[in-house]
Amino acid sequence: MACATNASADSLERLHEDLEAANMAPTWKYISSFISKSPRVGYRPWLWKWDEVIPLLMRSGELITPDRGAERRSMEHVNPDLGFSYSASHTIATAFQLVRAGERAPAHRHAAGAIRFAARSHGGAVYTKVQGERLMMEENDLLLTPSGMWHEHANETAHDIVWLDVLDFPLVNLLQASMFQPGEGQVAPDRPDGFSNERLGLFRPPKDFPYPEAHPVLRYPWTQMREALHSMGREAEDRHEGVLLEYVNPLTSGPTLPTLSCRAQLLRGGMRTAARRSTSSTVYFVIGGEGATVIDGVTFPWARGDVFVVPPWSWHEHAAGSGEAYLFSATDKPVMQALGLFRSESFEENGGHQAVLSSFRA
Ligand code: 1HN
Repeated sequence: MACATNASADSLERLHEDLEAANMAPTWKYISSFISKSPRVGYRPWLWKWDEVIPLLMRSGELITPDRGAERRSMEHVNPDLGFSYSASHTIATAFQLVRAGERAPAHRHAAGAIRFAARSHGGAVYTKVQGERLMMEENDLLLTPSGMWHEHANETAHDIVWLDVLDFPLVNLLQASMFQPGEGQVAPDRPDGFSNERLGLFRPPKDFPYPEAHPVLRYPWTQMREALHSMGREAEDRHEGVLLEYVNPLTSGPTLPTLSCRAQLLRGGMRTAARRSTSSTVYFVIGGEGATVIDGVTFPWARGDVFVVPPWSWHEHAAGSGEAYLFSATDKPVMQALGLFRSESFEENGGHQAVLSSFRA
């Protein structure tokens, strides 16, 4: 311990003991515990292969029914360093959920905000009902269930469906703000299909006008996102991200949810991005294609359906295989920005690359 004080070592030691007994802590002794030079990140990057985890989800098909009590037949991606929060990142949890042909999952609502990404859908009458409106799940569609909104799921088709859930519950729990209410007849009255998507379209009320809902759009069709990614052209290709678009709240032009920004990105065949790091954490889901992401010098090869997490302050760069690759991601960047804590840095050495990536197989 190096501290400049006038007291003798003996009396200082006694002072420390007396402070501890009084439930006080001397800043001079603990300052490096309170404030570190750069983010102290307590968990690793990790990757979950679709082929390894989906068979486990399927095994639950006969063993669990999404009725009141079980609520949902879903399985969380648990980072080995975050077992206590059952989540992939310290702020974001992801899960795969199975709803079998003909099943329903009961209505409930919670303080945690969530999104669904329809990883495998055959279309038809598979939907999440949010505040009484059926939001159909075509493959790779994004649906929102923002904080406090009633939601239930139904699969009226002959095919089982698997989707990706993304929730902010680790952050909500860190803030000790969790609430949960099961539905018992008090769920929102029915609304016609397409209600939320058709109300605003190209138009929005001026910022100082009242609008009844914080989230006017609840469904983002993949057909439109895919088309938008392709319409962007080479000039919109970013050296760190390829072509990346955020799913915005059209009322505010702000992020998808206050706690989560959802994005989709296109990496053209052979694209190798330059590395960077930021104070936000991000969980990725591979929509399609093959490639790899180098995170803090370790190569994580990925293919369709895989999930991986980039912790805060971790260098990361993406590489697409020979064909196009599409990534979906959810990041806590809006939280860090709202708190004035967002920072990012580019990796400038070695042409922006952390490692030689000769070849990889997903
Ligand atoms: C939840 O409400 C859903 O509504 C899915 O489908 C996964 C994981 C943890 C807590 C609540 C859903 C969840 C969840």
